[in-house]
Amino acid sequence: MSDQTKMLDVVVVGAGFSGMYLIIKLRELGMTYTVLEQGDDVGGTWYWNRYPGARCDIPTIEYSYSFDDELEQSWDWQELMAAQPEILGYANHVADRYDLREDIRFNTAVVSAEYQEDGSFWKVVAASGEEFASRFLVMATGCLSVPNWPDIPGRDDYQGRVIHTGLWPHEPVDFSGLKVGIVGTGSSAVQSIPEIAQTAETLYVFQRTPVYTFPAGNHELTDEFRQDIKTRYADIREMQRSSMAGMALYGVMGRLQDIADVNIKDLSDAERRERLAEEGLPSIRRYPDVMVDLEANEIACELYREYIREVVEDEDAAESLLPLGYPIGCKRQVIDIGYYEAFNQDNVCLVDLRKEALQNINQAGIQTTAQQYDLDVLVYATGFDAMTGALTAVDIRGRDGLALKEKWQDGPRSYLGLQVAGFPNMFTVTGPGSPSVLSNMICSIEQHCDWIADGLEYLRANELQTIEAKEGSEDAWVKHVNEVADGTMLTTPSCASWYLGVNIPGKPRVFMPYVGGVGAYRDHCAAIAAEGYKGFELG
Ligand code: FAD
Ligand code: N01
Repeated sequence: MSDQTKMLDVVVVGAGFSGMYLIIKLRELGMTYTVLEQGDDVGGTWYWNRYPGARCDIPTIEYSYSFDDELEQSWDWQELMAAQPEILGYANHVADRYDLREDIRFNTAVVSAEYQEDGSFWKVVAASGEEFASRFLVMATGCLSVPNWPDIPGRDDYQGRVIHTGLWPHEPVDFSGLKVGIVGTGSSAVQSIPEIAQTAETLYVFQRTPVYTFPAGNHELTDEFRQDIKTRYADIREMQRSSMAGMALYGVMGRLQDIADVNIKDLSDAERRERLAEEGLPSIRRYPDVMVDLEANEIACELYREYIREVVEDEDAAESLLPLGYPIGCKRQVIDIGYYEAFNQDNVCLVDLRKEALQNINQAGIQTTAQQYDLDVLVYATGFDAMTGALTAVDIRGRDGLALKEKWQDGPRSYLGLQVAGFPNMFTVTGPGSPSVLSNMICSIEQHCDWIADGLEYLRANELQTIEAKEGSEDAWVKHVNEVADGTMLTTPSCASWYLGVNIPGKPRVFMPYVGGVGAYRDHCAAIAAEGYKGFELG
């Protein structure tokens, strides 16, 4: 490290909504800092995921910052669940409004971060070799920011165009007249398939596991609604902060309402169908027992399968699209606009990999056990190395040279999803062990960044240099995280979700986010701070 390297108070890695808000907080504290971002602009998720159809799956008026009334008043959301360009536009609006870019070093990928016990600081190294030194390190690197490229034999032999939904080009991709293959049927595929199908000559959908997906119910917002919201933001934010999932669902109650007043098992078949007809497909996942009782869940699944058979005209395609063998609610909810309807188009062809396995990729396309599919474009909608991927991709070393990757080889361990024992003065935003991906992320991001900033202020006010999670408190928290997830659909043995890490070969099957709810978690974090950062070693 050169003698000239300036010692900063904080290095932040990542300039998505987390890193952007941290700038606001660090400015308030008057600290010295820099934000390092591998991309060339702000927005994180919404900067990278530009695939057609990408949009929010929760009401976007709530998927927005709450820290400044004037910011809330300055932005008009156009749709209930905004599409990617609108959300990226919002991120740019925030960056412009607060001149955030001046504090961000773009095109700077961090490759390592090592805690220097002699001097108690972090040495952070970028891919360019540039070095940074800071007392605190905040990893705002995102939970869904490392695309998963499955290791399919022959993957690199393919000669056509390859695109990952999570690394979509900035310029529009024209699929007209092209044979397109898409691998995967998770959220990204479900959103992009109806859009790509509009122009592709043929769209082959390579499906390994059929998905449960529910109609989005998206619509444009009226001026009246926007004006109403602007008078109610304060109440809405309060409701979000004390809720289970960081959402007040203002103006959409009844349609997106979380819990029904009755168990599905307590209704007759006729009553279930009546409710389904009245309230629509999303209602089947709102019965309290559906989320905790596999028998009740199977009743809902059967109603779901009937719905597919009604919508999809081709009987073979409909049968192939039926999710079987795992419950509704074990994976991240998927919502769609015209997903099943797309399979009624002549140019959309479902390739059921349960019937014809994907053998290999070759120069021309994809070979299954049944036939060769020649493709002009191959789209990977194969997801992410979620929650831990961006953290373990950086060579992070704490006390005694302990590598985070090593510490987490049997699954992530963290106190509150905010700090890892053995890694002093390092914080993770929406890390494993926090509500994170089970919540409205912006609500959780703000809570984490506020908590971190308050912690930094507390250390300064008390002339303390270091904060580090204690091993014992980390153990107790990990145990608690597991206990609350046990018995829910999220951890049921038949579930193969990225919440459990099973989408990445070799990743241990460990449930990563905290299911105890945003409100309860928030109170817990606040109580810990109020008790002088109980469970943390301050030095
Ligand atoms: P990110 O937005 O992922 O930003 C992290 C940044 O860190 C990235 O810009 C990345 O380039 C950078 N970075 C990572 N590693 C390094 C490194 N080593 N060096 C330098 N820079 C690095 N959440 C919701 O609550 N509601 C939704 O509707 C919703 N929709 C989503 C749709 C998609 C397609 C995806 C992929 C995710 C969605 N999410 C949603 C989750 C979303 O990730 C969060 O809401 C939120 O945007 C995360 O912000 P972040 O700043 O924490 O992380
Ligand atoms: O990724 P996924 P995603 N051969 O992991 C398949 C957020 N998000 O990008 O299930 C064949 O869900 C895999 O099949 P299987 C949201 O949190 C939100 O779609 O493993 N197929 C699966 O079908 C979401 O949950 C929105 O059998 C292979 C798919 O690829 C998260 O991001 C929109 C394969 C991956 O699905 C990730 O979603 C988009 C292989 N070798 C994303 N490997 C909103 O709507 C993988 N697959 C807000």
